[in-house]
Amino acid sequence: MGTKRTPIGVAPRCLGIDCEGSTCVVEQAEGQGVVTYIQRMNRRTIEPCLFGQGGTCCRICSFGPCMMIEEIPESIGICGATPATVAARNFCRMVAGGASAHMDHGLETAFAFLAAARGESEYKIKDKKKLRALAEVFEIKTEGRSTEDIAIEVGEKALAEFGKQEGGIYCIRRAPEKRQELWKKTGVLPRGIQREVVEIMHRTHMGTDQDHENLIFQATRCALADGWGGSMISTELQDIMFGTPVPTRALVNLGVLAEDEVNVVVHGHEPILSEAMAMVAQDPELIEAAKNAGARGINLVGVCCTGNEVLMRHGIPVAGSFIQQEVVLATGAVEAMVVDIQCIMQSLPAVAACFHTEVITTSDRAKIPGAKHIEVDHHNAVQTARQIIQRAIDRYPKRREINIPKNKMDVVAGFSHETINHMLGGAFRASYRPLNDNIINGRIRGVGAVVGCDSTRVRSGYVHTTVVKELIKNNVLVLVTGCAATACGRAGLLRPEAADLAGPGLREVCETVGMPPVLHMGSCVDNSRILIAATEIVREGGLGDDISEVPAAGCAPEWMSEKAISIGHYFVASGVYVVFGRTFPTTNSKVLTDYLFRGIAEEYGGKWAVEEDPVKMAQLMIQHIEESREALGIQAKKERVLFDMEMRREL
Ligand code: MSK
Repeated sequence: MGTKRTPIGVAPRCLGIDCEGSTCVVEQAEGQGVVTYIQRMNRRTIEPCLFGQGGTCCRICSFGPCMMIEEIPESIGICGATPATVAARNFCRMVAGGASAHMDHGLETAFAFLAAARGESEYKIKDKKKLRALAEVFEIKTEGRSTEDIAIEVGEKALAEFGKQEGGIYCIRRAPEKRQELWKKTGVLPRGIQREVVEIMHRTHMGTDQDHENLIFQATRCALADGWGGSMISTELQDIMFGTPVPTRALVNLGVLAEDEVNVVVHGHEPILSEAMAMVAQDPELIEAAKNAGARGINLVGVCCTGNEVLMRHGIPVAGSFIQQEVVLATGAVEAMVVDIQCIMQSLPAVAACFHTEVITTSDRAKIPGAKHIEVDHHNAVQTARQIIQRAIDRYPKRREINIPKNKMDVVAGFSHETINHMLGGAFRASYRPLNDNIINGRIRGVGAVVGCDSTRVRSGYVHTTVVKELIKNNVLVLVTGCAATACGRAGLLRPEAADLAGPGLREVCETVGMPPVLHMGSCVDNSRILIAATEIVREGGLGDDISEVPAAGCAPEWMSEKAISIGHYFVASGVYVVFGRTFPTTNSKVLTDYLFRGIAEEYGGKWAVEEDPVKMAQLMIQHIEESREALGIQAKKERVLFDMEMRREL
């Protein structure tokens, strides 16, 4: 201690904002004393622990921490735990952490939904059709009943899913039948949503489950309870309450901050307060108050996945992704950043303190020292939103020098799985048939999901966009969510014009329908939409009887959070090939990694892989897609045909 160490590693300085034509916001902020993750990374003097990074550091009892090297036989824990057991326990706990985040989000949404259904809040049931569809999943009778009546029962049943101890969860029945049979046979059908997390924490306690495959079995059950349970309930109830997204034009990147308006940023994941903020930001009384404070109006923008939620439903612009949250404040142009849960950096109040900005926490589950706490509850969201916007207005006259980069990019967002139905099938022939037909005839080779966080270790968004460009160039239709979607938005890949970068088959389909080759499906909790889209493809027919047979693959090129591990694992358990970028948390145990990268495919059809190079990552996905086509017998290349009007209409 006390010895001066040399800093290690250098963080990429560019955050993908493309400040061209403006002063670099990172450099200017540095001059103002702002410390962002870039400086923190560059000042870090201790190497990241390689044992921890590869999964073989055990700190679940006081004998250790025990750090192990699998190649050395005597390198095991004091209790005798092997590197494979320790890595499996750590992996399980990451799944439990990530799944809990989505489950708690879903639980909170269910409470808010029930309050809306009972008429106890300002929110109403917006999507009645979707309400009835979900009621059917929950085996609730709808005939002759009022919307409110059905909604109350849906809310109660959704809530009960979380505490259930046996009997299974309803939404899992939405999966293809063959998949459900397989889960039944392997015993991984979740019994309730939260029970599976408790069991992981017990099994990974010192001296309990010592078999790495048996531990992964429980991780699988827990991850399924996330994807087909907690996450799916969040998405479905939010859609019913706030509206199911439809394609919407909007803008993305720091340039969406306004020079002469009160800028209010919503950041986090739960749209319960941000929905109210979207309503209130248009209130004439508040706009008048903003004008009296010297501003032209109120500019509501988003960051991270709360940003994606309001973008998908209202076309509200997104200022930045996870990695850009500090830089959004460093523009000096934000009056209030309102945060809820997940992916919120603790450094925000310190950055805000360099300016006139106030950081406001709103969830009792996520407070930050130095931030103002104004709690939102399901019954008072509008009132709280009003109070917060008024505080932001009061701060506007204190604004000093600002530096907003000019860049902003057009995007089309709002592709729910229902929208894909209509987009390709038209209003009268809504179905996945045209998509399936285009995959079968080879114009579209398959579907690639590019999801997840952005990373401090690469030029922000570079890896995402490189993977995506390689996929569309090879005629793979891409679905994006979370911060990957924001990165694609900044790079112009969410516009119909991006079809110019696609291969001829995909370009033809996109140009005919007028859609982008990269479809923004929402926040990270909305990866459940991709599960349903995959199920719809199976149900439509011609591409196998199970998700594992569909020519599709997924990746999280810049992943960082435990949620990404849970999401990746529920896709693997649902039969999908999933590639993660740069690092994987079990690589110090070859035994466990071999099982996750190969052995597990024999049970579920899906498996994990890791690849740092974005082009190679895309090629791995394309190779898997081509192998799936081969297995389906649809590999034969079709002759290129010139389309007449009749054929275009049919397409
Ligand atoms: S916000 S979990 S950094 S996607 Fe959903 Fe982005 Fe990853 Fe957070």
